[in-house]
Amino acid sequence: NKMSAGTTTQTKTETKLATVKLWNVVLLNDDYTPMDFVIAVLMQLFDKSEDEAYEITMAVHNNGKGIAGTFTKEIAYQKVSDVAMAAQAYGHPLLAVCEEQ
Ligand code: TYC
Repeated sequence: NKMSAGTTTQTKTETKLATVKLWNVVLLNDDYTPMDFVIAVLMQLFDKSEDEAYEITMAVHNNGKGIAGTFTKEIAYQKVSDVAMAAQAYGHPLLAVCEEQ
């Protein structure tokens, strides 16, 4: 803006968009949790089809870990807690963790 005495000021309006980071919920393999329990968890807590759940379960079993789902931070940590509650309720050592994508 043109001001008096030859000075100018500029007003910059920035419209900042939120940058939403995504977090993977990662299932970890163990030697004791039954395959069918992992498949049920993936279907019920992560909205996977039975075929998808089976594929992820076998991937975790064979590779040591695998992605159950991808969420915003708050939802991802809630899912980790949901898995821990279900595992505890049924006496299985199944563990999920969060990792930033
Ligand atoms: N390794 C387990 C078994 O042989 C199956 C399993 C799969 C456990 C995935 C945990 O996240 C897991 N019964």
